[in-house]
Amino acid sequence: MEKSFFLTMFLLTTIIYSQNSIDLKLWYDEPSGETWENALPIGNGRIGAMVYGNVFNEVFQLNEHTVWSGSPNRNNNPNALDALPKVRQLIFDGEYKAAEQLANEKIMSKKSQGQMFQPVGNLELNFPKHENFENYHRDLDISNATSKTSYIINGVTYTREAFVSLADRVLVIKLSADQPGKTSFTANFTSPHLDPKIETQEDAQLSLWGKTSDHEGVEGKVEFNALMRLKTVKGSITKTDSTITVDKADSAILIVSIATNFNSYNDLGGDEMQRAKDYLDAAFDKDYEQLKADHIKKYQPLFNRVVLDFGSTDAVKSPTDERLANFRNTKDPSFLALYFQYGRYLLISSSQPGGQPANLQGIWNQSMKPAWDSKYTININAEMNYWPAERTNLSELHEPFLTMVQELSETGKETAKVMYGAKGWMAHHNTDIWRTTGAIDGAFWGIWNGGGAWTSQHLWEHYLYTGDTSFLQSIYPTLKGVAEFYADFLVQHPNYPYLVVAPGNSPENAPEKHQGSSITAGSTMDNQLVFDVFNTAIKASEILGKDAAFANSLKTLLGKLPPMQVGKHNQLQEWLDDVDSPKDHHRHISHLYGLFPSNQISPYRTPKLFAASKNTLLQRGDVSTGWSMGWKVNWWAKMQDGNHAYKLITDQLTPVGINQGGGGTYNNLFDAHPPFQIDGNFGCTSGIAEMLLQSTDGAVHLLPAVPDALSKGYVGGLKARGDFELVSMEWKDKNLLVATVKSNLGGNLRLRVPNAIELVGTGTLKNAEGENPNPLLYVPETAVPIISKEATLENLELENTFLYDLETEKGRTYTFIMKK
Ligand code: FUC
Repeated sequence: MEKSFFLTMFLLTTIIYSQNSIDLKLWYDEPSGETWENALPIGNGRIGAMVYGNVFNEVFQLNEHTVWSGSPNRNNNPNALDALPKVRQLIFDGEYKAAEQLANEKIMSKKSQGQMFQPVGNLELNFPKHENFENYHRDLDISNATSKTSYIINGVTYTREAFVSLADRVLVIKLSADQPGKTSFTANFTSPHLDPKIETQEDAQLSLWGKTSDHEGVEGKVEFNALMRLKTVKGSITKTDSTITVDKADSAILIVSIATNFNSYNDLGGDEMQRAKDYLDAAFDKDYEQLKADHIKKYQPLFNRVVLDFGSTDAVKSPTDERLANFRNTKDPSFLALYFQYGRYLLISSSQPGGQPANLQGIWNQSMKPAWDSKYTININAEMNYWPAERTNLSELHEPFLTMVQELSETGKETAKVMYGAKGWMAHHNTDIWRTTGAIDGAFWGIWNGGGAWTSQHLWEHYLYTGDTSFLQSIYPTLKGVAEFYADFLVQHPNYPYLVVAPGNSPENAPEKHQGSSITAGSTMDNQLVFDVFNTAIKASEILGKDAAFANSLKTLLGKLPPMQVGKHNQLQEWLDDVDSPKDHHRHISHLYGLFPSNQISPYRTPKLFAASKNTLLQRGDVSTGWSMGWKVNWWAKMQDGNHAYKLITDQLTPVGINQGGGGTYNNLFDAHPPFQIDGNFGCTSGIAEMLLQSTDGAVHLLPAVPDALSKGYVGGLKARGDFELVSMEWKDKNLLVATVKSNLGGNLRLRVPNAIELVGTGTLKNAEGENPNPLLYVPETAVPIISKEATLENLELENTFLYDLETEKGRTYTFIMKK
């Protein structure tokens, strides 16, 4: 009786929560003006547009996912192979500066240092006599991925709507007024490219054609074509060579398509003009309401999978820029839910199956020479973009990244062979649309060779979340290939009983005691990466029942990797020798890769390493670049310290320029390195999910890191490894009130929760015992750590948890309630 009452109450609150979706808008009472970071991003993974919402001089800044400088090229340095033994010897002799110098001469690429993601241009709309307006409003509604601008002039309300259709591959703009004959404007294209061809064509059509830049000796060969065709209700249309003017129409619809000649990283044989025309023709005959309905029909099934409600306050009545300015001093929990959902919106809008992965700026860039070329830095940034994909129930949007990994395994094969004489494949710390895998940017940064190791683990993660064995089968050669590389590349350290990665580094950081050089042997992160690479290849071979001999050889190698170590400052050691400085505030804390996103450090299995990781986090400090703070939110969630995670979120959700030490957020809620990098948005979205649900350590851990500020709330739709879906969960005073979990694959569901619970309905919920038999929720073994004699680790105080097992049936849903 009591249980069914509880359940009814729960279902009622669920309905209220899921209808409480009003706060899914970014809105402003001022136009963007000249500031790109005020404009609002829309996109469909192929076309990106920044909508300025300027009244008399509207701008849609346009991008297309394959518009990159250069053309197919490779940047391997074949001199590396001869120099390798000498570079290694110098490192082993402690001659780090000399090793770095030799690596600069012989290993680093003398060719392209990676190509640039470039803009297409702008669509500009000029509205005569629209200077004096009132009641201005613009917004981005992330519940339907549509932007809107409205204002009043002389009693006439003007409205603009825009979206980049997920269904039709075009940007759609509607201009209207609430009185007939009031829609008048002139449209034109501009482009920052060299010699763009801009012209009006038959019908009411504008065309912009261009070719991307030559860069670092690689000829720019991506040809792109943007077409804009419009139709009106009433009014007149006139043209010049390069402009189209609409006069006194009731309304106008503008359709923009953009295409390039890009087929794949090694083929530019497409016909951009035919493609642009085909996409445009297909969309043009549909009426506006149909286009919009089709777009929303594709968008909402993705977006609506997750509902998050932390409750709301009056702060929601303020424009988004004011909420951002006030967030760290006000109670505005729904702003955080909005920010979380915005991360999911950005992933849906910048990463679609068949397209390019979200780059350093997603798909939004106005600069011909963007910071870091807006390319893929794979020593953290590009991976971080995809942390929300599985856990926030957007698994299929992982595909562009996973495909990139497959492509890197093709191009990186040559790099492994030519540069290191090794089997398999590898990548250094950066890549681009041409999937280059050479070492770039100087040895200090670019000597790192873990790009293949890290990116390949996303393939394995996708498998753990979906249990899809045919996928595992298809990517097994890639997992095997990266393991083969390290099996060949590892070398005996002369002073330690270990096999090590050499040369390598702990990304972009250097201990003072190594002459300021980053180049090293056996950095902790490199060891952790190789550990994951070998372990996942072994597990995959066991699941697929193949390659037993190879797997056995990897097992032998695993035993020879350096274990993690705790150093004299009670820190997790970053390098093989204990040379960390507790005053080091470097943004990269790469050795905590083992804590997150990997799963090698745990409070339950390796408490000393866990305690050391906490000290490392404390020593490194909080405020840093945007992505670094995004990573820290995830780490503090793993520390089960919700308040510290929340503190990092408030540092991140601070307007740019206020934090001492970097980071912050722009008015359009883009994350700031600064400048804008989208990784911080995605990192923080992932971190918020990790505060509510984690699925490492062999269990689905609910509410692992709830901060005081979010002590009650509701979430539905997060995913756990093992393909368990948290259909809904409600908590109060940080305790679990009720949770419903769907088991998509069946198997043992091990639950870790903050309070005692009971199962509603049939099934037997038992106290957990022994190893979790569910292979997708496995616990990796970690070598016994070495603890420095000088370390004095405090015991960790963690909240008590309850651990249960439930044998689930495939497809069934289970509800748990707080035990009375
Ligand atoms: C790495 C970071 C920088 C920046 C760049 C794109 O090099 O160290 O902070 O995020 O990537």
